[in-house]
Amino acid sequence: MKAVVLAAGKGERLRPLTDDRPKVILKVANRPIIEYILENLSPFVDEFILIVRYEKEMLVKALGDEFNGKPITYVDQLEGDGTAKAIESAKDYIEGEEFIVANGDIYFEIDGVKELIQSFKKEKADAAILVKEFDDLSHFGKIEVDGNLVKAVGEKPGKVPGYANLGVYIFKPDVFEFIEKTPTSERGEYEITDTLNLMINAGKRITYAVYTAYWNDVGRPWNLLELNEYLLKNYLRHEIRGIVEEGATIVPPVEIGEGTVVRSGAYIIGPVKIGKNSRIGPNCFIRPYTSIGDNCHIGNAVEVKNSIIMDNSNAPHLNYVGDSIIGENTNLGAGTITANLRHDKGNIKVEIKGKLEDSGRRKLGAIIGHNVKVGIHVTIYPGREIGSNSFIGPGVIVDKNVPSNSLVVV
Ligand code: TTP
Repeated sequence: MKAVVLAAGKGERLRPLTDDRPKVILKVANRPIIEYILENLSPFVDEFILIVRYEKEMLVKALGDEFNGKPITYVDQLEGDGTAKAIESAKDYIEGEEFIVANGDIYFEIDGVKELIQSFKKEKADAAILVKEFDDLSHFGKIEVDGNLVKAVGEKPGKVPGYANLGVYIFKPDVFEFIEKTPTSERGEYEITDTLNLMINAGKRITYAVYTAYWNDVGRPWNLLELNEYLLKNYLRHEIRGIVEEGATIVPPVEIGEGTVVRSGAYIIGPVKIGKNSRIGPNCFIRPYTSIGDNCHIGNAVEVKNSIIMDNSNAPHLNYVGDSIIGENTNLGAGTITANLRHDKGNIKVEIKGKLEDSGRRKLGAIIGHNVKVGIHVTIYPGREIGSNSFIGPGVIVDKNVPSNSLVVV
């Protein structure tokens, strides 16, 4: 069986982290998100077909031409937007058998794939959808069922309980006939949910599997922090491959990559994951649920907690980085502080595509893109974003989002 993984989206809700790259290669727990999906699909498939478009060269470079010994074929998305258009792009690569489809930006455990395949086979269905029960479907399309079959694939119904569509499917090649007949939706996209309704109306048997384990739809910046926490809490193994100087304290589980040096006075409380060739300390405090990439520098008198710091980035002197995401090749000046809590203890709101959204989190720090230079003594308000390739001068107070390629001075 082949797996078609949809990875052509622009990931606009994840700006500035997706300013220059597809979201599926953003690293969480130091690994591109898409690799977790490929890992969990790989026991069941013999080939991956990745549908690509936005900044596709970076994806090809990050993954190469195979994963776990299974070949990866990159296929350009056909003209037009939407998940149905993305799936249609795989048409010439599917030969007469069922295939799995997964959004490239979600996290699910291997059980989800097993359960979906079992339901599809048991029901001798024409297609299958993975669903999960939630109390609040405000962010999800609702799947309405009747016995073992799906009755309708609905819109987001608001704050009501029900089965959510998780973005993992099994189809047979006849889905392509229905995709051809799928009209564009109100937002101008060809949506696979509309295709599924056409199939149901034509009498096709669509079944479903109810998934109960952890799932994350990595659409917004704080989802990266949630997933990072989950992965470190559940999968991190204590393993020190670098050098830890005498006088450093490591509370397991902590993973430290080859070539990384942890200097005296560093105090690291796991779960924490640190990549290769990074410099940690002396005298810093790294608290749980932090991932630090390769070639990073966390220096003297720096505290980091519950954060993602991507490759080649530095918090070198007197910094506090809390509940934050820092992209690649970014440098914080001495004394730069991220604020991660409002005085009124209210949820932190983040501007996503021009609209303020409630992150649901009481603690959320900065979201900083790639190739950013932050000067000394900069204060960054909770939930603020700094776009990639920006320069923030000394002493600036970042109380609103900074677009990419900006120069901000006092
Ligand atoms: P979305 O998360 O709906 O879209 P997106 O990735 O572009 O993100 P944003 O809304 O923040 O801009 O997409 C769901 C999945 O489908 C995701 O894995 C990307 C993929 N996709 C495509 O492959 N092609 C497309 O044209 C679209 C819209 C999505």
